[in-house]
Amino acid sequence: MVVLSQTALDGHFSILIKTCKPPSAVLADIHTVDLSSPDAGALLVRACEDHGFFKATNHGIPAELTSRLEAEALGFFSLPQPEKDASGPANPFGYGSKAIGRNGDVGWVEYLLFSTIPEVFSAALPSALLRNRPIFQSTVEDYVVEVRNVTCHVLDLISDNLGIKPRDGISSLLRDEKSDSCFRVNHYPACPDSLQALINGRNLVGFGEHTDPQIISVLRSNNTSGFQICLRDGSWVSVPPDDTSLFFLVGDSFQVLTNGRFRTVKHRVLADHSRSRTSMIYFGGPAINQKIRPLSSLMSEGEESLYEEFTWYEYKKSAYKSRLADYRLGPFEKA
Ligand code: GA4
Repeated sequence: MVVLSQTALDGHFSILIKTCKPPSAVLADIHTVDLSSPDAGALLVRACEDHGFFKATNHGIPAELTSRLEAEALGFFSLPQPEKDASGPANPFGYGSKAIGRNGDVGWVEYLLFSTIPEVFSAALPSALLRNRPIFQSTVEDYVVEVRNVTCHVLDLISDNLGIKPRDGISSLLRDEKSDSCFRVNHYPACPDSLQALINGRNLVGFGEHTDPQIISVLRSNNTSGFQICLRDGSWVSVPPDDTSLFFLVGDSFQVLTNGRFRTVKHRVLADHSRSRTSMIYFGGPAINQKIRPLSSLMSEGEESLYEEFTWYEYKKSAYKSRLADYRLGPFEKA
């Protein structure tokens, strides 16, 4: 890994930029599930077991809503830096630039992080953002309603296929009015030529490798590449972008709910040297006091939980103390 000080390139920021080797492969056999097809449930389960990742088509979110949200987000990200900074620093909600989390992670990215809990949404959003961009706020709310609905539909299809009882056992965690879900809009500016030249043959990391702590994450991006997932054998593969589809990622909590049957997927984003990337991600999580343990209807007779029981509060607290690339389930695994 090469670490460069960016101070010389940009007087506004003094940060360390991480690079990594480009991956060699593109994910050829990406699981693609047409959500309107009768065999969607079986395909979803297989994808969650294989890679912890799949692409969903025919998801039903109006393209017009997604475009409107993307345009609003880009409008925000194109504001002068001091205006954006007035909506930050992200703690964890609000505007952040390059710094990710609280423990020293950095990336070639700027972002907005929102809570989906209505009271937190308004209270945690910096007044600068709310005052000046009310349409942005309502568009985020509209999009979150849509993406939550699709996600719950996907979770119900998975439950049907696995025989989980009740069938809305998992989706109800996301529908709970106290569900501690969040929503993120990431903007990865094109990496300037001068920086690219310095990096020379390696890639600038937009968002470093990590797994998501929640149950399930749903990503939509523009058509700029850079998103990669890590396969079971540890190799990294690029996921071809598709702005009409949604990409679903199994999170740490889903791995626990299924007692390891589904796999949380490690992923990262590399910056593109010529095109900027915009993505929006819904992170579906449970309420803060929810106990996370394997679903009893999924356990075979005599099967033991691989994890100590914990609440989402405990997991989140531990996650927010970790670095991005840490293996966060480790401390909760039974010896
Ligand atoms: C990864 C998934 C979500 O983006 C996020 C991230 C959070 C943050 O950006 O503040 C974390 C990261 C994420 C996992 C470990 C901790 C917390 C940064 C970090 C180093 C909002 C989340 O819930 O966990």
